[in-house]
Amino acid sequence: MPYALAMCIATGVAVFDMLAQSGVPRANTYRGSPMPTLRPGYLAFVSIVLATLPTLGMTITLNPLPAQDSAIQVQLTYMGTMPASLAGSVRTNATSPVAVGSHLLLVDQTGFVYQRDVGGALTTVFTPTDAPAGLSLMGEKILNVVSNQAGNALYVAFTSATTPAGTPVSISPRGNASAYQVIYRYDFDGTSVSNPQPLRAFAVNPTGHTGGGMAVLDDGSLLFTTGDHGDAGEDGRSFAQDSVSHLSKIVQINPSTGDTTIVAKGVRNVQRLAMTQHEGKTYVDFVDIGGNVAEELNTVLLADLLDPTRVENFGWGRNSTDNLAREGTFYIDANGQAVSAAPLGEAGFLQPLAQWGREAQSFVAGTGSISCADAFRNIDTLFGDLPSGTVYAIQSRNAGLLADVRRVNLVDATLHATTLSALAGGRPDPRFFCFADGSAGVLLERTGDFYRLAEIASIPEPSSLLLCALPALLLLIQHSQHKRRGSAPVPCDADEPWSGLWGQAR
Ligand SMILES: [Ca+2]
Ligand SMILES: [Ca+2]
Repeated sequence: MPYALAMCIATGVAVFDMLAQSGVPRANTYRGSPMPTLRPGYLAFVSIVLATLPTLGMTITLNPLPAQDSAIQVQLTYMGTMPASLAGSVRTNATSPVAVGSHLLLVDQTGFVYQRDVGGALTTVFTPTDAPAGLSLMGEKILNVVSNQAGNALYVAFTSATTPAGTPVSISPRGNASAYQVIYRYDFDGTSVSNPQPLRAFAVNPTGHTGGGMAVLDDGSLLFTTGDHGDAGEDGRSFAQDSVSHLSKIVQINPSTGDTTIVAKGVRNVQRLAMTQHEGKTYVDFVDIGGNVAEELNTVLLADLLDPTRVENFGWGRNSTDNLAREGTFYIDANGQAVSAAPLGEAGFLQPLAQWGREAQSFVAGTGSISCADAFRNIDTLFGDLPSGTVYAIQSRNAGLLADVRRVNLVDATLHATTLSALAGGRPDPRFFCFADGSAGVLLERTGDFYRLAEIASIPEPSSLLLCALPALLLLIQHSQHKRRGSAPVPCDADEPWSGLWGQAR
């Protein structure tokens, strides 16, 4: 917003200058006393300082540029509430719902999956007692669920203390694993699952960053994101950048053999993958939750991800070549603190499509993203923040450029301004998703309430309009005073451009 305001002021300056140069008289006295006369040079100087502030902020503080206010307006319409599984003020430990066919699957990580049909009726698909033999569910019992394109198979990531016999297991080199993420494939008839097939198990530290993003490809293989198994105040260590371990990777799992292929490395804690379409191409989008510096919105062409000649590197963890770890477009030390800025477009790494920082918040954790087929007009991708419920958007995607992160204004069904924390009555933990009809949605963990999101007409920006008009208004007032009092104008002194600032009466 400061940049936009500065541009408005600069525009006003230009108009002011043009009028001054074309001979419009300007008064410099008021009631017979010297009056300060606003000079274009002074205003231009202020404009330049304002316009430069964001850049200065990034250089000096090693933080992402602040998110910007915007005129983007999204309306929430209440659609339903998932059953509660938790006692107390927080009703669920939900992750993002999943559209399957014309239905929606509501996923509670305490171990429940519900199917909601288009009429709103709920059917219980899975409870913890339905766990396959050989599993001892614990922690986030169901980490995530995803379906294939046909909607007749579900892939479920469980957290378990045990693995079923005969299942291939990826062992963690980090030494802190005490559980397994076990991936199953189920047949799904729309309301119930059957024929559980264990595909692969990954040793995991269930109290660290556990990732859990999933997407099914057309060939039935599964993309799965693993976390770094660490906690805050770290740099991801070397495991995130190695080409062997499953930590901090996107792996592709063969559904027949359970074999895994590392297709990307250097992700920190990606909880959701979104397959999106832009200009006829398929992308994999995801938010990577940051440590101390930058939340990331990332994207990669699916074709690039699956091209085996290059393993995409998203930067997290200590790279063996230069010993540097990357968060957003910054290098960080072993304690997770930013130490310097990386060059934009750094060779060998995929930098974020967009990034945002802490600003006034002490705790930030990105959530999303969604780019639903039939939801938005001026929004390219929507995402947000778990603890505060702030909703963000980018409006375009340009490879190699950091997109501006804009704050989205929310209104309720009666067009009154609202926030996700107000709707939830506390920390909302929004989980974004796309409905089966291509519209956008968000579910709040605290209440289990979920809403449809629809972009509506942008709100006017009166403050910007006022500031744009301010220089012209000043000019009119001065001109009016001059005409009323008959005082002679002081011409702008090109040789001494600052002399007119405190112009003298003649
Ligand atoms: Ca690749
Ligand atoms: Ca990154």
